[in-house]
Amino acid sequence: MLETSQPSLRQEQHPLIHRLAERILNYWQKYLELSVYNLPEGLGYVEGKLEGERLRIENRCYQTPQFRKMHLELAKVGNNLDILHCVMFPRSEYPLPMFGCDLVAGRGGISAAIADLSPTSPDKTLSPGYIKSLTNLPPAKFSETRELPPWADIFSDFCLFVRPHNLEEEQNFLDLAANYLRVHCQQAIASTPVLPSEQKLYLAGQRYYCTKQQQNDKTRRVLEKAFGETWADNYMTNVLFDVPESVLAVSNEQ
Ligand code: BLA
Repeated sequence: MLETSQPSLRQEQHPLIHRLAERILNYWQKYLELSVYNLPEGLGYVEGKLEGERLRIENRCYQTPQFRKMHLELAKVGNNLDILHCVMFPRSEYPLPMFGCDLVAGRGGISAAIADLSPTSPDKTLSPGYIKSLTNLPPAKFSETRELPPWADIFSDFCLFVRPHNLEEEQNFLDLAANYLRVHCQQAIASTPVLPSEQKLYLAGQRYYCTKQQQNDKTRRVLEKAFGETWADNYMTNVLFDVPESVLAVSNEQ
């Protein structure tokens, strides 16, 4: 039995972050066959303080037959900023998009809530199965949708990027993000492997996704302030957005 319910940082975080983290772990356990994924030494739980406030990071990582790495990260900067970050990296055998989610809560509430299933295929589109399931989800209303920054050409037409203004909008985001995750798990377990020649193309799609995410200066600045430039760069390239170099180097043995 995998331990997914131990007490953690999420109990100290913004309620929406806490609830979404619980939902993600719950769906992972419900739909997928989880086993542990070993993060680089010393990076499961990290604390930093350079200038300004204490940053605490707690990582959960799993793998499954379809996913090389499923990463849920919770972070807390002093008492001001709570962050949930989640990415699911498919194994290159499976022609699957990337599930990505980021929730950022400051003193004034949630400032950024983003969830997407981002294509990794050469033509950068989602498969008909995904499009059908996502189109059929109940629509949700948000009073403020946010504009994506220039690096963010990796996201799909279904990308949700909002600032929720009340509990109802927070609930709508939670429901929609959870539905994206449910659709993804269901599609993933029904998917079949592609040939090695095609795997290379999907891996290139993942690499492109990661190079773009690494350009998010807002994430980088938070990490740099607490841990310094070198640590932040290593963390962004090797923990948050790492990609195996080749189709062969994709297993994470214990
Ligand atoms: C925005 N990400 C942000 C912001 C902060 C972080 C502080 C600004 C919030 C705002 O504009 O209101 C910080 N996010 C972090 C940190 C971590 C993190 C420190 O994950 C990790 C330790 N980011 C992701 C993923 C997605 C993502 C998986 O990690 C999307 C699937 C998106 N975050 C994302 C986007 C923005 C953002 C698009 C807005 C960037 C902008 O407006 O320039």
